[in-house]
Amino acid sequence: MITVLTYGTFDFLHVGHIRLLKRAKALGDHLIVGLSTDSFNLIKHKSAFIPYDQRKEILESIRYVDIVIPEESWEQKIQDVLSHNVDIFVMGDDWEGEFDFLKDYCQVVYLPRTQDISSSALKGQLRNG
Ligand code: C2G
Repeated sequence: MITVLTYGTFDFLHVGHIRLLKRAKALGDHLIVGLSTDSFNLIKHKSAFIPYDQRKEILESIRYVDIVIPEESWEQKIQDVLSHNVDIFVMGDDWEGEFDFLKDYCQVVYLPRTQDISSSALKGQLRNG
């Protein structure tokens, strides 16, 4: 059984997120998503419009997602990889290289981002009507 792990805020879920989750799941059998909590988003200087419990419920309803765990700090990844016996860590390539330290513990894969869509762009479009 190959376990895959990824992290994110997943606010205003869109096809960029879905395509990332779909490709991540395709790399193994079990996909764990570390979902940024509202307080961790503040640390990331990223405010999520949709609160954590609703983002979690949305992610758990996606066929590609098996488990959602809270992402509360930058430092938890190694422990998460070890405690969940993760084989492959996956992130979009906007993070290329940022998590290479995990290569000592699991395979690290950066997948191409889906172009021309982002939660912040969607929020801007909504704001500007
Ligand atoms: N993503 C993508 N294509 C987009 C937008 C996002 O492939 N058009 C990917 C990102 O690369 C990331 C995932 O979808 O792998 C989640 O994106 P965000 O919610 O923006 O995650 P982020 O804020 O980058 O949080 O510790 C890691 C951080 O929690 C990552």
